[in-house]
Amino acid sequence: MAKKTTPKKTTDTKGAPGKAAPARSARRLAVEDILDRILTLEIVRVTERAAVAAARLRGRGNEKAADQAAVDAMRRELNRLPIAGTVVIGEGERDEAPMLYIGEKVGTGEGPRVDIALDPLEGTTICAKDLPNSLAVIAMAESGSLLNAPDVYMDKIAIGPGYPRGLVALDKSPADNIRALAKAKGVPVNEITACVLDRPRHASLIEELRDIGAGIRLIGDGDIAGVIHTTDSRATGIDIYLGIGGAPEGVLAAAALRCIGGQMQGRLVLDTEEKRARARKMGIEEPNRVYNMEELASGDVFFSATGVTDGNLLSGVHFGRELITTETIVMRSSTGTVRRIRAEHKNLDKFA
Ligand code: VTB
Repeated sequence: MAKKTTPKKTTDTKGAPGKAAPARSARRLAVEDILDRILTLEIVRVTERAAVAAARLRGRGNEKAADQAAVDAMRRELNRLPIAGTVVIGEGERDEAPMLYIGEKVGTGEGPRVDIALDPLEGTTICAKDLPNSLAVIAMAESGSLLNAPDVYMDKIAIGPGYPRGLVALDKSPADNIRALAKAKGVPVNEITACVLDRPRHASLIEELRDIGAGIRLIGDGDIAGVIHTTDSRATGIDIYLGIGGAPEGVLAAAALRCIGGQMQGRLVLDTEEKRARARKMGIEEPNRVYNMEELASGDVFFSATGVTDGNLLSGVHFGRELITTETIVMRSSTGTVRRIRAEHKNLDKFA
């Protein structure tokens, strides 16, 4: 992926005397920049295809089949992109995932060298039950800029944009974080809502939050959506994401927040020697390190998510007799542009 370049100044002399001429070439973009801009939109197609494929199996109670359909569709579409991509966050390590495994090369092989984090169906259970907020997700970044996280748990904290840096932190207690956020937002603690995965491991976290009177949105799955929801608390009702979810989902969520704005920290849960050894193999030497959002996903990052089931952030895929509609949010960190793309696809057999 090309680094952002400032357009070259030219010595165009044809302008009016005494005035700086509007140099045409100053507006021209380098080839790499054009490719970047094209890729920013091309990744939409990748998540759209995965979302439609998964949505065909929505509510069927078969998580595996929905996931497989999304993986197949995403891989097919990804391999059409003019990139030399490497999957760094994928469906699993090579021996356990036949497709889109960590290390798999994707794309045509000709084009920028990029790292790819993906989750063709984030929230397989949600999709199988047709509950809100399952997504098809991808992030793409300059080679070497996404944390190569093993598939372990990650402790996460995230808030949306507009707050002072360092306002919340994993090293502070959940109660202190909520109080700091309430103060900065100018509301009482009981007007703060935290999104937390509904898991037994969060019993004490939930108790602590309830003790101070904060609201909790318990979700069954889908913490990428949970983190993204903090960026628009007026629409989603969520101010902060807290708790332990998947590490791969953590890197993807950080990529999204890098683009929209907000703050996030993650710490891998490496609580056994076996996990620490797996992490070491991926270059992680400090097992207790707290990663900031910019360390989880650095450089210029592209992110795209298409709704599979209806949610508060995105509508899911809707099947009509002639048209299939999808909604995607696609963004890029270096420009901060956030696009929502509602697409109508002809409902032809060939559409995955
Ligand atoms: C979370 C959730 C994901 O994995 O990251 C979760 O947001 C963590 O694992 O949608 P557990 O289910 O073991 O708690 C997912 O459910 C995806 O598998």
